[in-house]
Amino acid sequence: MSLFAKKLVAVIAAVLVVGALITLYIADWATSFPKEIAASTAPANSEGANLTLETVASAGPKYSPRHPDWVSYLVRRGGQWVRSTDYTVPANSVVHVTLYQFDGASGLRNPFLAQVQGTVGGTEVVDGKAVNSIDPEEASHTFVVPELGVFVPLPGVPEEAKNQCEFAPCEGSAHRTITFSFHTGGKGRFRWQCFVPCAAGWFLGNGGPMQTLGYMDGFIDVV
Ligand SMILES: [Cu+2]
Repeated sequence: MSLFAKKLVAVIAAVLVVGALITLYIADWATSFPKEIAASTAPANSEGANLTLETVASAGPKYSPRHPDWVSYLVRRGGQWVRSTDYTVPANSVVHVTLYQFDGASGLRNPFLAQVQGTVGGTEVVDGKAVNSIDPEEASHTFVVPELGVFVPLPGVPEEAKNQCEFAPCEGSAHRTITFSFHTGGKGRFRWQCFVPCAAGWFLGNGGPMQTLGYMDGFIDVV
């Protein structure tokens, strides 16, 4: 084979490999979205909708066969925990969120995000106590909807706590309970995300589950 032919073969092979990788990226990652979960309707005597969430240090093989060790949010639907980060809530109403925090602290790089903002009363209730901020070092995750101005920092389970959860579902393990409410306005699709660099084992804690829909970020569909 001439040198030219060898070079030609190498270039064609490289183009094919890059093309295959782009195809894989589009087919497997860029077009995969978590399924949508509707918030349950609250009892008739209270206004708004309920959203029950939990955070877990590892999604586990049942909820994430491909990435069992990824940190994740789960949502309660019909009495079951489901791994989805796409939530549907009603427009012009109050969403009551109950969040069970099963993960430990990673700490916030930006302490500003340790303040509660945009919730009803400007507070969150942590284990029964209303607070308007937490210690930034204690943050395990945040629930933030930037476009709605909602910032809720979530303190982690203390390191020394007994009965820590290994992977989801974490029922019965050590946890913090956080509740808060926020108002929705008009219809729209709003991104929400965690701002704690909680992706263990990734560069600066920001890869993998922090940048893949369905783990530490998703959408709130206000309908
Ligand atoms: Cu997180």
